[in-house]
Amino acid sequence: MLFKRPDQVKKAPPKKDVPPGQFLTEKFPVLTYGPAQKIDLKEWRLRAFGLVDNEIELNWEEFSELPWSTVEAPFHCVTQWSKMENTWEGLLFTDLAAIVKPKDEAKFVIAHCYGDYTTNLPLEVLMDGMSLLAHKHDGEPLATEHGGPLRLVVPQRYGWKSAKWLRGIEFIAEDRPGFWEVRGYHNNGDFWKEERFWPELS
Ligand SMILES: Nc1nc2c(c(=O)[nH]1)N[C@H]1C(S)=C(S)[C@@H](COP(=O)(O)O)O[C@H]1N2
Ligand SMILES: [Mo]
Repeated sequence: MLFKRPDQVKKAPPKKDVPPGQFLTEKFPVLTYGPAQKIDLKEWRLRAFGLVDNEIELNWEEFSELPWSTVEAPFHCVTQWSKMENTWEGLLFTDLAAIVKPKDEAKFVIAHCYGDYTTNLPLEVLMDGMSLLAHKHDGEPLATEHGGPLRLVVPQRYGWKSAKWLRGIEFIAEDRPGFWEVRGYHNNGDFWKEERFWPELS
């Protein structure tokens, strides 16, 4: 049985406020650098590797057997649109960590995507209980242009950290900037602090 019923619903902290410099949209704009990635579910694999006790590589059926949670959270793009209501469903990062068991030295994570996009995050942020590997948005399987079949969703950071077409999660000791983080976007990307671009560019 693929994708059993959700186990739990998590809500982002009830901060109704819109972060500084953001404008509301009801739509869900698509923001991708380069082409969207179409991945055949039969070919799809997800690897979790690096500084973990238990490296894994899952096919879609195996991924579908993992516990499934629901997270409600706003989404904020650095280009200034915010979509306040989103329901995401998928595997909580904390549930992935329980399987792979990051080593003590693992402090950062690189999300690797089909199409070679990457982004970096502190492990601590991904362990916030809201970050997840999402396969559904607002009750529907994630559309290809929004990162389907599987994307990362990190509710506490600007949207570029929510990597679409996820194919790998790498656990590392030293931080390593990702695709946008080497091209002028802030390394941390906290929208409450308006961490949009490199400090020297702001
Ligand atoms: N693989 C990949 N993931 C990506 C991007 C991208 O270009 N490639 N763009 C990022 C940016 S800048 C944002 S704002 C969100 C947008 O997600 P959406 O297109 O579903 O709205 O995806 C992020 N994840
Ligand atoms: Mo973005």
